[in-house]
Amino acid sequence: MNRREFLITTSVAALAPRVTFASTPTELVAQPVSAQILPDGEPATPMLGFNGSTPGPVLRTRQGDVFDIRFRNQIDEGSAVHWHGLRIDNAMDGVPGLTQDVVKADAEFAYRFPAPDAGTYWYHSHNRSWEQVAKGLYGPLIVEEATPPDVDHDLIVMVDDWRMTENATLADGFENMHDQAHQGRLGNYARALVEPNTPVRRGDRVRLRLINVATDRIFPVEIEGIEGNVVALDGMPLSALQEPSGLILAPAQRADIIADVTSSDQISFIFPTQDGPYRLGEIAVVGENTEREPSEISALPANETAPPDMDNAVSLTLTMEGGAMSRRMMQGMMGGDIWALNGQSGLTDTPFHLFERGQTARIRLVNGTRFPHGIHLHGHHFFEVGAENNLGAFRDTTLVDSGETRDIVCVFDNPGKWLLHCHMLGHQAAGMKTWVKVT
Ligand SMILES: [Cu+2]
Repeated sequence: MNRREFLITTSVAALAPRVTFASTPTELVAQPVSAQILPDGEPATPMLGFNGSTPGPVLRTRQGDVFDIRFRNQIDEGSAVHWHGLRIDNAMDGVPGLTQDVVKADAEFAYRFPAPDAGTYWYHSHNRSWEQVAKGLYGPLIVEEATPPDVDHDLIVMVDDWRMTENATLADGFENMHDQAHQGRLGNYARALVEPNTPVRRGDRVRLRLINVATDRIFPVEIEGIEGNVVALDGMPLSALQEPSGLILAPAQRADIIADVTSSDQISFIFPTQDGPYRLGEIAVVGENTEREPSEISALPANETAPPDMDNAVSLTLTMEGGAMSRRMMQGMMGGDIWALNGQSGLTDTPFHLFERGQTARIRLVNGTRFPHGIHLHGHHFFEVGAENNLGAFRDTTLVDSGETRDIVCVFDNPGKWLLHCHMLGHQAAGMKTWVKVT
């Protein structure tokens, strides 16, 4: 990682012994903001944000409750908001050109939908997202369980990277072809943004909701100072809890961890790189919780999902093509798209597949390129098929390495037009997207 050396510190506020949440706003206003991305003492960075900040405000609701939020666009180009991972009405999905018209500068759009699944989600711009998300148009969206797990702190940890100039401005060149043909736009400065950033006590039980909000960077994350389990991926509870070590988050992926604080000093978020560990951030540990009785960490209650019908599943293949050192690169040099899915770039007139509502599909994702891709399906979650042909984690974004093939199984039970694309947003910008239709 080409990085500037910064000392990354978190500020320590007053001790907050119990979970408290700011109320969710009824309006999201996209606007230019100034953000202290670099450490205190360095200049603030001109960016885009919601309601005056990047990340935007934490949106929280209870499972089943209706989200009712007015989006007002006060940036100088069109935008729209996508509610990543939520299985909602197609008209609310926030994809200009597919599910709605772009929300022009100074215009508004009313988003209203029930939140069906408890878990950790996020919202972000879905118009020119490779630039608008890179500039900061995103925030966390939390849907609480009817009975939330017993924790002392519920903390959101967004990992991101930024490509900073020496003047603490974001480097431009958001559509740089070299970036798009390789791993996308990678930053030279990375951080874990913790919300709320309050100290915890040794012995506290914490819920950490990790969200990779970077446009293109895959973050392996090692967490020091806790002992616990991964309890959910991409919002959806795991039936078999996993060890947090070796956790890898592709862009847009999430992981919920419930753990006990074992350090008396700090919880550290580490990004292991070829050059050694890069410290993304810390949560301070102050004092000790002596009252909490030791107890097992148990699985979260499952969200309601349709069981796949494997006997009648349609089999499909989606082959990723293009990028640097591929034949398609020539097209890129001539102004065409660098990436393709099944030989097609961008949104075609006909969908990748037309599903009957409720149909189960097994889709083979074949990565014949030299780069990893994080494939995201809108409006649905899908099972990752494991090595023993078992149905694994239930996700909305799956990371497929270079040369790798991964099968996913999805019940297409949400009617509408849904985007299916690489969530390395530089790849999406250069053609790596298609869509499906469910009738
Ligand atoms: Cu990709």
